[in-house]
Amino acid sequence: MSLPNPENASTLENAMQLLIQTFHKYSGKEGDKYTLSRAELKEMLITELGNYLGNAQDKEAADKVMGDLDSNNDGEVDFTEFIILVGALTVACNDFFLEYNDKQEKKK
Ligand SMILES: [Ca+2]
Ligand SMILES: [Ca+2]
Repeated sequence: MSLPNPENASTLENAMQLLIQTFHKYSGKEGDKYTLSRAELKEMLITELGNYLGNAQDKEAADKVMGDLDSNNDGEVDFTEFIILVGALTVACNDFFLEYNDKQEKKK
């Protein structure tokens, strides 16, 4: 497997690379370079997902997300755990999108 040249990468390939880059942008700040500590996770949630997780600012919300995501209970969020969050949020967004489309259709 080789990473495609960004200039001819497809939209989905670009999206995947952005997910990887975004994760590493936060995971490299402290401690283990390849996992998100609680502080790194919180910063990522606020900066990158503020619009979706409106209340991520409060500490309990970040703790709850950490608890939900950290499936191997090592106190850190690794890339696999991160991608599960993004996947679940994307599914939720798609549901919203479908519902919105349905409503638009009915208006016609
Ligand atoms: Ca880290
Ligand atoms: Ca973990």
